[in-house]
Amino acid sequence: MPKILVTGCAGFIGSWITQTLLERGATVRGLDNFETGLRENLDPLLAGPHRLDFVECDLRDADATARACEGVEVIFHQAARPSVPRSVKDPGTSHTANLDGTFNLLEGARAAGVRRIIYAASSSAYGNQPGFPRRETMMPMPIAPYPVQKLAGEFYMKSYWQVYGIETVCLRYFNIFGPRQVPNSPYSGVMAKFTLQMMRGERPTIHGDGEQGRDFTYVENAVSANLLAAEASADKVAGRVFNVACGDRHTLNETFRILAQLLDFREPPIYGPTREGDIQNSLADISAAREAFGYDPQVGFEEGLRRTVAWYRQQYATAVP
Ligand code: UD2
Repeated sequence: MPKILVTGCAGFIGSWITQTLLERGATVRGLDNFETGLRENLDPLLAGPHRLDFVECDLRDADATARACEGVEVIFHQAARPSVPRSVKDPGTSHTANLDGTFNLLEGARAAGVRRIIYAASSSAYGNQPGFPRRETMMPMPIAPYPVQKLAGEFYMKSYWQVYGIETVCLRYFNIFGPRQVPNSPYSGVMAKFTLQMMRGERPTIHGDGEQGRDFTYVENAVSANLLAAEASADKVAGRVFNVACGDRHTLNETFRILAQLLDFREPPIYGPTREGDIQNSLADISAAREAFGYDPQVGFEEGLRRTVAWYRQQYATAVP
């Protein structure tokens, strides 16, 4: 197997990709700056027979990033400062982390002769335009700074394929959830946040009427998409963008109900104002990824929720009163 670099290896999705690669016997280097990643996610990756070659590095440091790319053939670029509302509050920090970081990585990859980069793009690129399900051929209409940064990263990826021949592949993630998603930040993804709040007996707040929908996607499906996209032949994937989702839409009210049932939480939610920069609905057509590299999500919404709740219960058992 080629030498692989995972950026954001201590983060939610990056740590799962890294772990899966190591379990398959790959030689993996990982980098993280711990701004949103967690050291506890690294511990299992540094133990065991196939140990991660870990580099503490911030992608805003171009020289360190270039060094981390040396000798690497394939990169999974997961490092980012996620969250739409965080980017609305502080667009500058998001911009440098997401866009300058991605540019530095591309430059490092170019200098090192990296063959392929799989890039974590975002479904938020579609914005609020009409037309469902979302297809990759639709015109992007990002609203908040975060989707603009992620989309600009996609264009950079495409450029580096067309101009420099690096086989870049953009995977537009649709609301990935599951174990290891940080639950206790104001900017946490809704699933993790609601789970911990209910476990603590706190009433979650739904922004808006709760009828907004998301194509919530369990993390294992996203990991499989990454590995398949890395292995696919270049003529099928290079320079292209793919939705990574389940192809199902679930509202927040429905999500709240199922989580409440799983956690035996009996209070109603609090309804608050709509979040700035929020998207009303999100639903993907996943046929392009299916056709190009055989993507086939195996874990559905409810099974994903069950696994997620079981994990948080175990992980946070001592932290919950
Ligand atoms: C966007 C992207 C997603 C990913 C993510 C990274 C879309 C459709 N999705 O996720 O693919 O890139 O950004 O951060 O753009 N909410 C509440 N109460 C809370 C927290 C959230 O009601 O306490 C609502 C929120 O207003 C939104 C929904 O839950 O309508 C999902 O919010 P989120 O922050 O989990 O993810 P989202 O959709 O911004």
